[in-house]
Amino acid sequence: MDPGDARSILEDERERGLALIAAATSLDDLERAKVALLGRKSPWSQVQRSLGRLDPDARRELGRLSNEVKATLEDAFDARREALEGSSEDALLEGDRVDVTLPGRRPRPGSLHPLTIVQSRIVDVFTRMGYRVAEGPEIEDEWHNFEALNIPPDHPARTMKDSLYVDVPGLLLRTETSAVQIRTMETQQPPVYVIVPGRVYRREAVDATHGSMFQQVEGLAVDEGISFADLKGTLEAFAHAMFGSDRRVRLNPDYFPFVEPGAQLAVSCFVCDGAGCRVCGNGWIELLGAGMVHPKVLENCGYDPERYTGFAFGLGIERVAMPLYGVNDLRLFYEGDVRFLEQFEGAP
Ligand code: FA5
Repeated sequence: MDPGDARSILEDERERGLALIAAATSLDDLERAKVALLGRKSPWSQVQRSLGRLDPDARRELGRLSNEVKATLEDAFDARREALEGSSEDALLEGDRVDVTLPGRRPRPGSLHPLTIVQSRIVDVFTRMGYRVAEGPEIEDEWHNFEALNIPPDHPARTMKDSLYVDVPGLLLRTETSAVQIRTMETQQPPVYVIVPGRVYRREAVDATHGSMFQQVEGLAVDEGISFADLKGTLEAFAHAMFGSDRRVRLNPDYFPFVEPGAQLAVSCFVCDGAGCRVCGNGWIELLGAGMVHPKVLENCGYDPERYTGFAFGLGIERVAMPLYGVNDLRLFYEGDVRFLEQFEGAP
């Protein structure tokens, strides 16, 4: 290489290099500039490699110039790297800055399902009267669900049309929480005071007031000297605790194979107060079935019906929740629509 050419390459490179370094806006840019300026394939390296072939004077002079250019560029690199490192740290800090004066983001709380709220209110009323909570299986055998409850094999409730059987012979999805009356009496001696919340299943045509799965609360009290007056007083106290003391309650005769006599409890309508309207029809809303435990049922569980008497009742939680919250279709409880469910946040 001609010494004149080498000199001008080195001077050009110094100028080009300083401009490149100054223009680098990131540490990556800067690294690329360094390779282009001082890397193995750079013009500066080519000059460097050609020095050995020059005569000693030219070699000395160009060698000095080449070192000067390298030192200048390296100083510029170092200065630029420091500047870039500082500013990327600043950018990082800026990005992570927390404005402690901003209002916080409120997490959206879940709330209890309306049927859970009603169930625990019902259970509370009875546990305050001294009842204990009992539970039983949802897949039940025919003895507990039917026979022991005085529902013989030829009873219409036992046909495949009304009950949901499972693949194992003799087992079905329980049709009423009354099955737990039997399980309780089989394992415990009187006095018995239990309240039994749980799901039940029936082969029903589903509509605004009927589900094929719904929830009941069963109550059972067996002791010496229990009378129908105790049943009436207990149910009245319950209705007033749930719906307020203005509601009137009424018992009508009804039939259930496992009670004698049997009754049905209705409360005066929330909308028309007993006058009769579109919601209730005749002024009364039917809430539950009840009655005095049939002596045969007591016997089936090994209790002496001469010594002990008792009452039982069973209500539908959906049917209690509907008038309480003004819900006109029971299916809304099971659709899981947040717009429906969020209305019960903080509900009593
Ligand atoms: C019974 O289930 C009896 N075991 C109640 C009972 C217990 C009587 C103890 C005597 C002694 P019934 O089938 O009427 O009875 O149902 C009781 C309550 O469950 C009804 O009053 C109603 O509130 C509710 N209910 C009944 N069928 C449905 C249904 N398909 N969907 C929603 N709720 C229902």
